[in-house]
Amino acid sequence: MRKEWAKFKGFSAKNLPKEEPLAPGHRACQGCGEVLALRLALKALGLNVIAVSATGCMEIISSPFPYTSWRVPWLHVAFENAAAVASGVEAALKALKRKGRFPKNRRVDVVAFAGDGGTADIGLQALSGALERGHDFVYICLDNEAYMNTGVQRSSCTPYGAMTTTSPPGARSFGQMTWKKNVPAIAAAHNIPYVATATPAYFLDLMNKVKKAALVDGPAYVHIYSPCPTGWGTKGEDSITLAKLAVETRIFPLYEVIDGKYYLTRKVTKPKPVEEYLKRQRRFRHLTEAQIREIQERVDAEYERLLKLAECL
Ligand SMILES: Cc1ncc(C[n+]2csc(CCOP(=O)(O)OP(=O)(O)O)c2C)c(N)n1
Ligand code: SF4
Repeated sequence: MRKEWAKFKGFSAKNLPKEEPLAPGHRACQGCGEVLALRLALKALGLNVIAVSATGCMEIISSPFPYTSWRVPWLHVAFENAAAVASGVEAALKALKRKGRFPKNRRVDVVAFAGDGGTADIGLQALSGALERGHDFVYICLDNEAYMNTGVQRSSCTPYGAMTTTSPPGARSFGQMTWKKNVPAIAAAHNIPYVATATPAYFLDLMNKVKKAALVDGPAYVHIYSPCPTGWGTKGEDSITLAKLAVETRIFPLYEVIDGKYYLTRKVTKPKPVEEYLKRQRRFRHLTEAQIREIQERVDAEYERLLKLAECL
C-alpha cells in the first residue's frame, strides 16, 4: 500500500460526502451511466478540485450556455488535449506555490475527464505525454464504448461485433471488427503509481478508487465503464444491471495496478455467460452464435491473462 493512503479509511454508506460538485438539472439522457460515473467521481474528489474536461457528452450536457452543473472550477478543452491542459494547470499550481502566490499547504486536486474517443483515440498522445512527465493529476476515462456525442461512431474502445453508425452490420460486416483497446494496460505501461478500473454499479469501489487516485503523488489513471442507453440501444433502467453484468461475465474486470502490481478488486469465480450481457443490447442483436462463442473465448482468455498478473486482495 502507498503511504499517501495511510489516513484514508475509505468511503462507506455511513460516511458519504454530502457535497454534490455536479449539480442536478443537467441534460444527460435518462439512465446515462456516464453522468452517474462523473457525479460519483466528483463526489469522491470533493470541492478542492480543478476539473478539465474534453469535449464530448459530459461537456455538452453540463454546460448549456449560460448554465453550468459544475460547482468546482472547470475548463472545457478541445477533444484531444484534456491531459495536456491538466498538465499545465498542475504545473501552474506548483509555480504559484513556489512564488508564494498560493498557500503551500493547500491541497488542490487536478482531474481530467474525457470519453473513450477523447482518451483512446485522439487524446492518447497527450495522455501518454502527461503520464510520462509524471504530473500529479488524475485522468478519468468515461468509457461508453463509442463517440456518443456526435452520433454513436466507433472508437478503439468499441467492443468486437458492436453496431455503431460507422461499424454497421450488413452483408460485408458484422459490426466492429477490432477488439477493444486495453487503455488501462497502456496507462500501466507508463509505470505510474496508480491505475484502476471501475463502474458505477459498484459505486463505493468507484469512489474509493478515484479518491486513492487523487491521493497518490504523481499521475493516476481510472478507467470507468459507463453504460449509454442511447448509443447501446438499451433501457435507461437497465444501466446498473448491465454494468454489473459486464463485471459478472468478466467482460469488464475490476482491478487496480499499484506501482506496477495488479490486484483484482472483485474476483469473479462463477462467471455468467457473455450472452446474458450481449442479448440485452440492440448493438449486439445481429451477432451469430459463432460470433458470441468467439467473444466468450476471448473474454475467457483475457481473464486468464489478468489472473496471472493479479493477486487477490
Ligand atoms: C478535432 C476534433 N474532431 C472532432 C470533433 C467532434 N467531436 C466532438 S465530441 C466527439 C466525440 C466524443 O466522443 P467520446 O470522447 O467517446 O465522448 P462521449 O461523447 O462518448 O462521452 C467528436 C467526434 C472535435 N470536437 N474536435
Ligand atoms: S448519449 Fe449516452 S453518454 Fe451521452 S448523455 Fe446520452 S446516455 Fe449519456
